Amino acid sequence: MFPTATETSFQEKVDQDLNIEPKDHMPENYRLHLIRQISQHAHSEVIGMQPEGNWITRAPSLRAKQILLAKIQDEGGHGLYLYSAAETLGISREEMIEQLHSGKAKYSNIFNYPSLTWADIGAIGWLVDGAAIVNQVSLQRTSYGPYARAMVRICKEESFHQRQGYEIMAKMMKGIPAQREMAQDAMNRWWWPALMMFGPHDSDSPHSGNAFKWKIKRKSNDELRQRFIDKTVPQAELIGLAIPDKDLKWNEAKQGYDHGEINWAEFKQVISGNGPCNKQRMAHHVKYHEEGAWVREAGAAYSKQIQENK
Ligand code: FAQ
Repeated sequence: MFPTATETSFQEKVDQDLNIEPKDHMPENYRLHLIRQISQHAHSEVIGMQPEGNWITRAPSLRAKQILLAKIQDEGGHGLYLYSAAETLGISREEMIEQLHSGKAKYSNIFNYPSLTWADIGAIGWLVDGAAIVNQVSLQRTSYGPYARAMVRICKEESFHQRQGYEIMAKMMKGIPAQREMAQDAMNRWWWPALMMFGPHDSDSPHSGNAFKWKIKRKSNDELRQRFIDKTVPQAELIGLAIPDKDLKWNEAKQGYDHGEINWAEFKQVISGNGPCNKQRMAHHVKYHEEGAWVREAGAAYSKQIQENK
């Protein structure tokens, strides 16, 4: 089959680095690909509020509590921009939430691990937001306009999140031995899941082919993972944290670090619903979604009344 004129003009726009906007023609598979990725990204932001929310009432100072509250609120906001961006592709918020609850839509592996100590809040900000930024900076140039624009704002906020996490880790590393141990323990538990956030190796990434053709992805899973490692290792060394990877070493020829193999069996378990906290995360989301039904109903009734009185 030869491509139609509209398909050709779509690909030409992509090739010329022009954004695709909601009313432009787009192939059906491009639309579905974006709905999958953007909605999963949105779900990740919202489910990602849970591990940190666990520590709001136990933050060690009022300052730390205020910062954590603001950060978690930002993550909720990111979810909202992203749900809105996905809605421009013709899917409703209700459908997306239904796909999350039924397990059809994934969310990031990382949020299925427990946050056991205050150092985990440092590790989440530093490593998880740090990994998210590396991925999202490249998505600022993704081909779909609403997604690219959402990323610009999100990246600004994530960089503040990354710094607050690093500050917590740096402070703990200057503390008593028990605090340093706590920080190292958090590092040991979050490092590998953070590397998994970038997705499978390029050779095992089924969506990458179309994602590159359509410039949804600008950098590959492995390229971004490498960038994150190269950026983070010196930060860890600076504050005295060890990277829990015996195979990690500087490779002069590639001007980057070589690293040990990721446990892909664990990754597969976690993203198929069998991680340490998957069931808890989903039960929490379902419970509060149901309890919040009256707010959505009141909002809908109010907006109907406004429309009728116009
Ligand atoms: N977790 O073919 P690929 C954040 C799935 S935001 C779970 O390589 P693709 C902020 C993938 O969906 C973090 N599943 O897929 C924050 C696919 O399954 P499917 C979220 C994963 O899309 C901080 C299958 O594996 N960021 O943290 C993961 O080309 C702190 C095959 O994979 C984004 O979502 C994973 N890590 O590349 C919030 C960024 N990786 O859909 C609160 C946008 C892969 O066929 C607190 N997304 N899978 O069932 C992306 O850039 C891409 O979607 C990738 C995956 C790179 C994640």
